[in-house]
Amino acid sequence: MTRIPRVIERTIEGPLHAGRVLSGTGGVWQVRTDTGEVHDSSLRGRLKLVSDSGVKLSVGDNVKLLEGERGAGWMITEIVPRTSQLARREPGGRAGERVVVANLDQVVVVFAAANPEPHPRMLDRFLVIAEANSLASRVVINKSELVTEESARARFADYEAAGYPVHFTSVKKHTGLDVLHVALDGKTSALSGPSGVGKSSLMNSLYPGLNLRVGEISESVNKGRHTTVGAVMHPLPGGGYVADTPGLREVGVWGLNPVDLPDCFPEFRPFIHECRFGNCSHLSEPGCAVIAAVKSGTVSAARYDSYSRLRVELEETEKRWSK
Ligand SMILES: Nc1nc2c(ncn2[C@@H]2O[C@H](COP(=O)(O)OP(=O)(O)OP(=O)(O)O)[C@@H](O)[C@H]2O)c(=O)[nH]1
Ligand SMILES: [Mg+2]
Ligand SMILES: [Zn+2]
Repeated sequence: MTRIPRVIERTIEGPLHAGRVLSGTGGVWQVRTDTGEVHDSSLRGRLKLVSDSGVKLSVGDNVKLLEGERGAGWMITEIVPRTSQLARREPGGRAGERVVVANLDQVVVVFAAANPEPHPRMLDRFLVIAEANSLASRVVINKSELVTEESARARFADYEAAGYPVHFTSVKKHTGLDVLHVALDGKTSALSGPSGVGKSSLMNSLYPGLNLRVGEISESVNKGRHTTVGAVMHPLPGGGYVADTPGLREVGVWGLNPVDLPDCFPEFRPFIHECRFGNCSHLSEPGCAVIAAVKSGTVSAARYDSYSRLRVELEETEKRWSK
């Protein structure tokens, strides 16, 4: 007979506080209470057992916490059910998934109009990750003063056509920032995009109190005693949060199921159930409605190119995992 271990906890309880997890460093979590204070907190024993069984605390989680007695520190006693999450599958067929940020309203993908040169195929990968997590996205093209407005609009027209809001901003010329401000206020957003496109500059310009480091690789900020793992959430002065998600950059290991990929391209959706074969991969089958839409110019050939590359890549990853 196996005995279920009993968790013995003190029964004296102080008042419960509501909080949001901003970051995690080596088993210690930085939790912001609804009064705006940030406390280093640890998971209570019973929650540790829960976390062994698969439900793991993540940055962005809403929690209940308790101030321990006699300097015992703050303890997280409860994880409030999530409304959404940005998660990746664990590799190698291992059970479960890794949640990068919980309770997100949107993903904001930032690229530069130039310097560094934008790679639309990489932008597509960021958007696919958001779609795979059923999260809304918006695209920000910063450093827009470096190119003409016409060329910027033409270059990213595919994204507007696919239904994504596209913002053209310049921190240098202070343009496009007000509309972006409105889009971020009061919401929890994950900020992603390649290094050097001006993500930190944008945030500092929108929210002067944030003081994020500019012109440095953001991951190197965390060179303390512990390394911050994963995302870090920054509270916004007018309500809402922006999460910096370094992990979003390594798109290849995200672990999407290849059959779910067509649905991650919103402009494919009217066509994916019109193909001759129900299990059409939209790569080379006869009677494929997606390929027909690309040939007629209804669907962007460049976006389709991203799809086919990603599909082949994901099929190969899947084969490796199943070995
Ligand atoms: N020309 C121009 N340069 C900008 C603009 N916004 C930011 N920069 C510059 O771009 C460089 C990189 O900016 P960061 O804000 O550090 O970029 P980041 O995206 O946060 O980079 P990581 O933290 O490494 O991911 C800095 O030298 C900024 O001054 C802009 O609108 N126009
Ligand atoms: Mg940065
Ligand atoms: Zn098809």
